[in-house]
Amino acid sequence: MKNIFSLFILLIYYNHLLFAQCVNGVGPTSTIDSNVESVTLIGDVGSINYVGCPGIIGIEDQTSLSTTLAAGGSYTISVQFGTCGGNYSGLGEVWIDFNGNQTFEPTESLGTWSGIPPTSISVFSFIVPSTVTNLPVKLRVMQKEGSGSLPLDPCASFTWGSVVDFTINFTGGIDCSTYIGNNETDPIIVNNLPYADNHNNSVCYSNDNPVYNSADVYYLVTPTNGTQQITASLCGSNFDTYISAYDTQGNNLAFNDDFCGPQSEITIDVQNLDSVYIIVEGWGLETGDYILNIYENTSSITSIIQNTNISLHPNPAQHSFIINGVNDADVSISIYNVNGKTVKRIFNYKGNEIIIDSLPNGIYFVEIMIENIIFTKKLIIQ
Ligand SMILES: [Ca+2]
Ligand SMILES: [Ca+2]
Ligand SMILES: [Ca+2]
Ligand SMILES: [Ca+2]
Repeated sequence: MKNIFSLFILLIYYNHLLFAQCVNGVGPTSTIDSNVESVTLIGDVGSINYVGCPGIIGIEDQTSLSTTLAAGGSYTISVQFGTCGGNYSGLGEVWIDFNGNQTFEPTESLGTWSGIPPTSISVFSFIVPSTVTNLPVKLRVMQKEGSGSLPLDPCASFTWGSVVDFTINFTGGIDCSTYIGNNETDPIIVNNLPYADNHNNSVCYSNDNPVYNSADVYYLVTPTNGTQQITASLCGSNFDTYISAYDTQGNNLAFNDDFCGPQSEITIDVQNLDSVYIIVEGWGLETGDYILNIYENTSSITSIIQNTNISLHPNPAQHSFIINGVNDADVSISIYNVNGKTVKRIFNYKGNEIIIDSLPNGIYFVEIMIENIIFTKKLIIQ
């Protein structure tokens, strides 16, 4: 699990970059003056009846206050933008993270306010999307004193004002308990090839493989004895996909972004593997309907594989290495670090020494492409 672990570190890093303001320093740095004075939301089960003041620095965590809304239902939320002290002009906004991705998108805004307290209560009407899942999400109410423009940044930090978070539960939405394959502990099991799955990763799936922050779906493929190569293809899918494969130790075996247009396909050497994780996700944040086909690769290229004993020498390597067993074919080489970043590329490789002096010590993956078949070998530089 070593590499998956390092990818988790990467995930934290990427999330930090994307939501940096939401991780650190959201909300006011002062407790005085402008503040949300009240929030009222009457749902189907329970209601939120919040009274503000005194002010709180940062995010005021009121997530113990919750109400339950029905998918597709119409509701109103009443907010008194106001003050715990003096009256100063400011701006306000309310969001519900309807799609549960821990981000308040502009489309998830319920309404905005601007004025100088005291002003009348703001009443925002909204309809819960029918596509919500039956999982709790956050409601955020923000008031920011001073000048600026609407809409507000839901991760903004400022001197005076308030940011209050509540919990919203949904009923009648999509039941995620029936969805499997979200991560490597709960993969979709594939025991027979060929295998085909028409699937959708836009609801109920979260980001577990952090190559991209898109939601991902895990398959665990156990080929029958004697299978030499399998191909996993997303060709024909409806969005810009990315596919990768790992062994059960967490070592990356192969990955591909664009093979058939923006869709992805990999071929993996499985002769020495009991089972293989295939992970489907989108480029960037893309999700949608996809078609996954996994089949035993029995193309004529197989003869090359049978006759070729590809190896890296020396491995571990210090200054350079060569790839044995590839001399007669059209070969291109890509070397990736454990974060999946390309650090070296060689086209038309003819068995010569590959200099690696400039690469830091560590684990790398050498992707060897021979006439569209990809082999991945682990290289240690020390
Ligand atoms: Ca959201
Ligand atoms: Ca996932
Ligand atoms: Ca992902
Ligand atoms: Ca792609």
